[in-house]
Amino acid sequence: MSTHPTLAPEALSALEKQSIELPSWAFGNSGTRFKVFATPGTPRDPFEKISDAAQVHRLTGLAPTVALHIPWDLCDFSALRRHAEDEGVRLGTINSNTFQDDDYKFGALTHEDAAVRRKAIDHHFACIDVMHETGSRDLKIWLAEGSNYPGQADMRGRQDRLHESLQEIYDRLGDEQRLVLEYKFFEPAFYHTDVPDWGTSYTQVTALGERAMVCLDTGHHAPGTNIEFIVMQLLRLGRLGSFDFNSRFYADDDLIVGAADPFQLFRIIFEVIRGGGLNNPDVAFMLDQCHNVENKILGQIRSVLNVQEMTARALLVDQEALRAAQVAGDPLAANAVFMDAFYTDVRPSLAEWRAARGLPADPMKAQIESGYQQRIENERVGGQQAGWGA
Ligand SMILES: [Mn+2]
Repeated sequence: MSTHPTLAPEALSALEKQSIELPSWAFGNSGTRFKVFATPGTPRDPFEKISDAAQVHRLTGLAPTVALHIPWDLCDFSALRRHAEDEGVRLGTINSNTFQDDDYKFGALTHEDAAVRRKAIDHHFACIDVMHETGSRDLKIWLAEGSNYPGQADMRGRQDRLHESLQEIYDRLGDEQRLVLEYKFFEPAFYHTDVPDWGTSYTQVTALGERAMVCLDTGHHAPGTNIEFIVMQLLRLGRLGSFDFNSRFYADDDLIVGAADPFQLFRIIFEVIRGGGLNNPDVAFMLDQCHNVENKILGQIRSVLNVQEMTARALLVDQEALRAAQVAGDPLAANAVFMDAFYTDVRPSLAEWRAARGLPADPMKAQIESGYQQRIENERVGGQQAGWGA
């Protein structure tokens, strides 16, 4: 008899359906504004990034899709799509980039100059063309726009221009495609940001149409923010389009999801379950992370396992007992039900369950023993390693 906590059949069925999209940029070199470290075996092109992402999926069964970033992943997209299918994964969300051109110093979609706005809108049109080739559903927009000094910018005028620009982009989408607008409270602008919070993103997307949604990046909030409240509210409003999972200690650290605060990840996923967002195709689970000092493939495996483990724990919450304690006005009993689930170690149960499905019980160990890393380090010599802006 197993002494491990029992995951109910419904919980196992939910876990089996779970999918988490990997970001192509997690496999390329990245760093801070101080230094980008090169590492052996790093992909030299989008094809090698897809191969590494497929390795994560083979070992975990959790990551069947890969998000791309334009222009970092520019290539022959029909060939890339075939390569992904050959490797057993699919191409996912397309991320636009309006933060690396000199023209965008004072904004892109919000810029005072109509010619700069035109350039930024046309870039999104090009991203939509890519989506038709890759079969992607979601266009994800994160804007680096804002100002550094009080008085520098007409904040209200920028909101109006943002709406006009987004409407043009939205109107260009195919019937099955969505626009997902990400918010971030600061950085690279330090005084004001044009899409700083979920409320602004919600206001902008609801003005566009039904296929415009909010993206919640877990690293894009001020310290102490109750992120699970935002999750609850966006699900309640039917506008939570996707998560960018990662974790933060200080700013937008892009560290491994669940690393800084596993309890926060548990609380977020509890609200996802409560709000009907788990395994709901309308709510995409994605990672937005960079692995600057750790092995990138292992970093991605650890990340999807962290999400799976906290999902399993959140599925263990005794919802009836919790509801009874809430109705009875018993805070300590309600909190105890919640904490019992959080403190349950599901790792042995998940390992057994993985093995029963033909997956490695320990995907981290399986990757280390697979020889995959040695192979790519031997094969990927010459050429330019992929990284930010490459
Ligand atoms: Mn993000």
